[in-house]
Amino acid sequence: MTESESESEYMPHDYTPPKVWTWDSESGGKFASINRPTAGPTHEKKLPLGKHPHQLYSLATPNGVKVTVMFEELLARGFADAEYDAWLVDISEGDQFGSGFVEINPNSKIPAMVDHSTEPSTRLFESGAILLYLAEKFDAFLPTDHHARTECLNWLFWQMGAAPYLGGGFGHFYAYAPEPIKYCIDRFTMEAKRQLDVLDRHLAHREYMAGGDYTIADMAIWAWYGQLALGRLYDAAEFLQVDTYENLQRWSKAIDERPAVLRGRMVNRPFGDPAMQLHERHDAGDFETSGPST
Ligand SMILES: N[C@@H](CCC(=O)N[C@@H](CS)C(=O)NCC(=O)O)C(=O)O
Repeated sequence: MTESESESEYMPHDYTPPKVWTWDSESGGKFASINRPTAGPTHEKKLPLGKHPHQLYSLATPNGVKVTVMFEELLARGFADAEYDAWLVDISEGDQFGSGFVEINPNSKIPAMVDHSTEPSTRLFESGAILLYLAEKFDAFLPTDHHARTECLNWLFWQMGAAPYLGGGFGHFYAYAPEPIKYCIDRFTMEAKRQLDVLDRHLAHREYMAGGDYTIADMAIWAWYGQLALGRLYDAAEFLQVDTYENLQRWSKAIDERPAVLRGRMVNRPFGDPAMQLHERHDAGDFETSGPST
C-alpha cells in the first residue's frame, strides 16, 4: 500500500484548517444543534423548586444515572434525609443554557443540584463531586479505612477522566457522527477496549472496585462501563465484544440486580422503554405509577 492510499483510507481530504477557526455552520451529528463555542445562558429561565432539601436537575444519561442511583441507594439504606426532587433537564432542547441552570452549573451540563439543607444553600455540579459530597454528608458508600477509601477515590477519579474517551470519543464517532471516519473510530475503539480490559483485570481479584464493599466508585463506573458491558450504550456490544470481559460481566450484572439501581435508572428518563420512564421524581411513591412489568 502506498502512503497516499493508506492516508486516504483514514482521512477525508477536503478540509484544510484556516488560520483562525470561525463558527460558520453546525458541525453535523446527533447533538450538533446544542453545540456552540461560547458559555453562559442563552435565555432567562428559573429552575423549579420542590419540597425536599436536595433539588436535582438532570437527565438519565450515564452521568445523570450515577447521582440518581446514589440517592436511591441512600434511601434504601434508610437515610430518610436523602429525599430529593429530580427535575428533568432536556439537553436536546437547550434547557442546560437557561439562566437558572447556568447559575448552579456554569459549565451547562447535567447533572447539577442544590442542597438547601445548608445555610446558605450549596450548589453542586460534576457527577463525581456530587457523589463524593453525598457520600461524605451521609457517611455512606465511601470506605473509612485509609487504603480502601483511597482506592475508592482513585477509581472515582479514573472514571471521571476516562469516560470522555468512551462517550465523547468512541460513542461520538461510532454512533453519533454524521459519517463513519475510520481513523477516529479506530483511535477511540482502541482506547475503549483498553479501558474495558483495565476494569476486567482489576475485577478478576475483587468483588467491587475498591475491594469487598460497594462504593461510589462502583456507581460511577457502572453507569458507563457496566451499562456498556450490558449492551445498553451505543449499540456497540458486538463491535466491542463486551461478552469477552468475564469479570466485568459478573460485576455489571451483580450491580444491575440492585433494586436501587433499577430505580435510579428510571429517574429523569424521557426515552426508551415507556415502562422504564419516570420523567420527574418527587416521592418514593412515584415509582408505583411507573416501572418495568416483571
Ligand atoms: N464531567 C461532567 C460531564 C457531564 C456531561 O457531559 N453531561 C452531558 C450529558 S451526559 C450534558 O449535559 N451535555 C449537554 C451539553 O453538552 O450541552 C459530569 O460528570 O458531570
